[in-house]
This record gives sequence, structure tokens and C-alpha cells, in this order.
Amino acid sequence: MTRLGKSVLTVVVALLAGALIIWWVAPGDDTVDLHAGTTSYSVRLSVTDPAVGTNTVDVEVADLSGTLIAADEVILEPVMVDMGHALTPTALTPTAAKAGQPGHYRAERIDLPMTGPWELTVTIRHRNTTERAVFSLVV
Ligand SMILES: [Cu+2]
Repeated sequence: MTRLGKSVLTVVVALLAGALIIWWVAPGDDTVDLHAGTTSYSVRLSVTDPAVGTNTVDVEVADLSGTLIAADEVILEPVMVDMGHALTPTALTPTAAKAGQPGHYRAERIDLPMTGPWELTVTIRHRNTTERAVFSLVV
């Protein structure tokens, strides 16, 4: 290999190592975005960086044509099926920043006390009907 070839190779290796370190150190934005359907609704659930402890969960509820709906009540209930942990159901609040638009709900303090597979059941009460969508989230 020529001297020029060696120095080019050195620069390339250094750049790759730098890129790897940046990728490794940069804060993760692992937003988990899940979809599920019920008889009448299309439900989207998202959690930014799911972790053991307190999590913020966002839920969007639309009808089957995609129009966001203002439900009477949206409740989230986390269960760790394998271990029989069922946590207290939490009512989500309509998101203030999107108050002009219906269909967006948030719970800022959903506690997931263990790593592993969680089942998040979203109950939607609207016009005297109750429907449930179930999401799987691994923490
Ligand atoms: Cu557990």
C-alpha cells in the first residue's frame, strides 16, 4: 500500500469510529408506536423511550374512516400477564395542546415497575358503548 493509501485508510477508519461513537452516545429516541383496532375504532398508542418506572403514554382514537373522535372516557390498564401483575387503571386526559382537535389522550404517570412484556388495555367509552384495544409493549 502506498503512503497516500495508508493515510486515506487511517482517515476513513477514524471517521467510522467517530460515527460509531456518536451513534452510541447520542440519546435514544425509541418511540414505540403501536396500532390496534376494535369493532368501531382504530387506536394508536405511543410511548417515548419505554422504561421501568414512570412513562408517558399517548393514545389517539379514530373511527374506522380515520376521523378522530372525542370519547367520553379513555382508560389505560397495564398488566404483566406472565406474573399476574395488574396495575390500577388510569383515565387518560384529552391533550391540552391539541384541545382544538378531539381524539388525543395522554397519561403522564403510567408506572411500569418491571422489565418484560406488558399488555396495555385501552378501554374506550363512547355513546353508551365500551370497546377495548389491547397492545403489547416490551419494556
Ligand atoms: Cu413482573
